[in-house]
Amino acid sequence: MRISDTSPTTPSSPASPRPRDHVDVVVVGAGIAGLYALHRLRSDGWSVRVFEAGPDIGGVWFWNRYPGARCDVESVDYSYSFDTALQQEWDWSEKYATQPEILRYLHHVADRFDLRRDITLDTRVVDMSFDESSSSWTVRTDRGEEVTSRFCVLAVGPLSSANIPEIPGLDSFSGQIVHTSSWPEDVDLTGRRVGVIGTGSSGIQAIPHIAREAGDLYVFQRTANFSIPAGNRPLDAQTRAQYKRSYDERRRLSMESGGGSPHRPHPESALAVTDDERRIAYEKRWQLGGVLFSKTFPDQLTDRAANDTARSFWEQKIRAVVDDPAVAERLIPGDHPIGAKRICTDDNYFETYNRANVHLVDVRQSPIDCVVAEGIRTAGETIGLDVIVLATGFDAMTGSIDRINIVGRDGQTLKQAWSAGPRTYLGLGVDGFPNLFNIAGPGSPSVLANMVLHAELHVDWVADAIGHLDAAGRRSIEATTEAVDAWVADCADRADNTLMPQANSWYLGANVPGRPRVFMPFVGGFGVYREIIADVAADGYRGFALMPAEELT
Ligand code: NA7
Repeated sequence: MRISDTSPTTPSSPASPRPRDHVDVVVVGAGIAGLYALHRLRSDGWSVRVFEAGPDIGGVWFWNRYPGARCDVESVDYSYSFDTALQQEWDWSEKYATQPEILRYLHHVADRFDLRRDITLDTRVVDMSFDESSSSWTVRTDRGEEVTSRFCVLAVGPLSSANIPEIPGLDSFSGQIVHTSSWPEDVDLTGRRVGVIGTGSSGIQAIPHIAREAGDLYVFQRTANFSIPAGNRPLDAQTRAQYKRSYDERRRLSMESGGGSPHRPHPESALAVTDDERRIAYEKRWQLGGVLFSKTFPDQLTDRAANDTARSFWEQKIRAVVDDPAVAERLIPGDHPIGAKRICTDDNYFETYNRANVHLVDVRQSPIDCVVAEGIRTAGETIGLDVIVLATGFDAMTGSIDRINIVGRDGQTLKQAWSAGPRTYLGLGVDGFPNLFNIAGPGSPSVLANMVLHAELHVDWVADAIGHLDAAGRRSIEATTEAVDAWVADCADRADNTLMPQANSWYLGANVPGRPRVFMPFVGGFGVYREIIADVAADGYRGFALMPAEELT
């Protein structure tokens, strides 16, 4: 039975100003996925409470305010598809939206669908435990609140727990230290000596902006990275109208695609076409801009020789724009195939190294020894700094889940269950943890797909599953151990058949000391994954045990 049936008032109703302490569903996180989960589940008639650790909604798009922060997926695609009117009324101003514009959009969505009344801000969920006798979760927050619910949805984001590097002496720095994912409002870089550690997507987006403001900028690069110019541009009224007219087709293509984008790769192998055809195809993708360069040809991420054709095209482009050939060499990755780490999307990143105030420090040649009060000490020298920017990324995919003490059946914690690496069925369920759903976590395409469409796909699947349980008189749903084992093995096989595990990436947890090395996302493609989970649902939730209500005490 729905809790909303027995307890009809909402937290914002004048008769009951106190938030409920018993709901059908608790959602953790009010980012893109959490907001849609609230909307969909509430529309289905369930009572829902959302807890958000931040002071406002938006998730990563609330926190990642570093200079130059943008999405690397085109704005028209990186937007909700669930409501046609919303899609038609919202105008994106640029091809790639900035962080402030995406946050404005999410505020618009929250207001339009009246979401805020069920969201509790500034409140971190710290503990969740499952009670078998009542088949419900007890959720505790850092503010001492305790809420019970039949279902829990983790919408905590795969890239939301900052990776702070263990560099000796970090605390002794006398200047300011900031992490890109929690950029404070009061950072003034004008004319100052700035050190940026990290050259992933965040560093590569921020560096050109910081270089324009700073006196001197020192970039501490551990691993050179592949990046493609965004080719960003304002969207005029005509282009926006054309996008809006084509939304149905755009969404259809995206849902069927490998990565949740409407752009299709070349139909043939990179090795089957002539040199000219290959060059034209790469040039077209280069002009399209950004991360989709890794999907120019279908075998680019499975065949090393095919991958090398992309790499050599890319290298020529970079050598052509970096003035100093020695600097260019250091900026060209030599240790991993192109696309095995997420390709970055930049705006004049490589050209920035032509500026006199920008200095590249290769920390493989001159390792960072420690941070001292006046700056960063490398093997060769002490570099004096006023500000250190940590663009060091995230404890990806499992970091934010790990922060919550999740206790399932028989007192088992999720941390114990995942001690050798995350284990899920379809990314959505874990054996031993009934009625707990994970959005865009390990075992799903997650970060390899368009995260907005991915959130909608997962939330819709979860909402349908909850509706199915209710209609079928079942109280709980739990992935079986056999299904989890088979899915983990399938995900590993699929990853091993690609070049992806050849890079020390955060996909593998390789960026965080002590993390088990397991390739976490499902690499089989967004469209394929969508068919698999739809088929599982159509087959009576194959691989899940659905517990009849009467078996509960
Ligand atoms: P990333 O892609 O994980 O990049 C982090 C960068 O920080 C990367 O260059 C790391 O080098 C570097 N790093 C991390 N720790 C250290 C230490 N201890 N010393 C030196 N350098 C270090 O995070 P981003 O925030 O840029 O992007 C994450 C995703 O967000 C991105 O893919 C988009 O999907 C959005 P490494 O490569 O590990 O040698």
